[in-house]
Amino acid sequence: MRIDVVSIFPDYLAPLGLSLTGKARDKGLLDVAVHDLRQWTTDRHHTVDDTPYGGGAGMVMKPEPWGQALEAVARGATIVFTTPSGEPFTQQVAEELSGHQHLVFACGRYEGIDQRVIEHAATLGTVREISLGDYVLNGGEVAALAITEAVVRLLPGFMGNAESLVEESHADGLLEYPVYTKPASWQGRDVPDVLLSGDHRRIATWRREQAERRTAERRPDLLPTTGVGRGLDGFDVRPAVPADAGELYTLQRACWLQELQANPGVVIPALDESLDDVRRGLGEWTVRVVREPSSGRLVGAVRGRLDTHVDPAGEWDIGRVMVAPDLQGRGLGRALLELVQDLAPPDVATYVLFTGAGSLDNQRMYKKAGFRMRPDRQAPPGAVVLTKRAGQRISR
Ligand code: JD8
Repeated sequence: MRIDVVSIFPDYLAPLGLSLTGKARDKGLLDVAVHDLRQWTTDRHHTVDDTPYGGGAGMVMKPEPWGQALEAVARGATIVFTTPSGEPFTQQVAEELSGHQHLVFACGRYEGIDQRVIEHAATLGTVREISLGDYVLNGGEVAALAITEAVVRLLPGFMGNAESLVEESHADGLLEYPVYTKPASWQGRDVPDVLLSGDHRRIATWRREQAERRTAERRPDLLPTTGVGRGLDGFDVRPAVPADAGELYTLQRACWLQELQANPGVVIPALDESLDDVRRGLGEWTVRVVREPSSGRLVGAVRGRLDTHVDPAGEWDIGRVMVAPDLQGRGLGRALLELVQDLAPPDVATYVLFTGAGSLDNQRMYKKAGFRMRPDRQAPPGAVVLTKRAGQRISR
């Protein structure tokens, strides 16, 4: 790949000679040239700016030097104008640009570049106007540096182990999971046990859960919400976040009151849980919440987690299948059951759940979904256990 950068502050791009892009240049993966725009001025003051037509504060960059510069270095290239009014720069855009042979960054200053330069550039090559983010910088150089780093590290043969690119933030649309290294205990803070377990499946599940939770808390916009299909279309489905705990606690009590009525005298853990228990559960399970887009009301939830106690090969424990009483009977419970099965690690062998011995409606729904009663399995008092072999398809 070849990268040309045109700027009135070429020293600003010195970092391109360092670390990452420096290595890529040494590896012959990348050619970089930085050009001072003023070399394409014709007056002895090397003027690159003038007052804006229509008045207003600041100065605008003159078209002539830019026209000369781009004609000299950008014919046939992808010409990137970094500008606050450009398309948002994302990992997807980085992946796109990493496939181009020749990128030219036009870094503006002052109030921006005369608009006719962008139009003229489109006669020389492919023009992209890209913004680094919704904040105002004083020029386009920082954006050119950031975009170059994000693109160059994707060049085939650049990253020692391409595998690590797959794992990255945004690579799967999620934020990074928390990372740790030695010592295992620092300032009284311990590394999560699961990471010391050597059980790579539990570690993978934990990391996925952490990435989803972080994304739900910090960047819910990155999460697919609706259209998870199968009976949940039109509903907003997201990983649960601590802020959901109150509504979850309330829905749980409403739903398990019904279970108590169906199982008189049975101790129902869900009814004994406190709000803090519910909040803590969000950290220990993979939890999805369902909201009505119109009202935003939390109307359903379900959770799952990997359990290696009974079968070391791992079973996916399913629980807290909840549907607001006024919305029951519409297949939402069945859809939540399908959803939570799909959240299980791909190689898990068995799905497990339990319900009240007197909860005949639930049992019917679970059996229709392919679960089988397991009188041979240890069940909580007054409850029954049902299991289903993972990957077992069920006709609807
Ligand atoms: C190019 C001139 C400064 C911008 C008046 C401040 C990108 N994400 C981003 N924020 N800001 C820029 C950016 C700012 C630039 C130029 C990029 C050229 N300025 C101007 C308009 C308001 N001054 C950017 N990418």
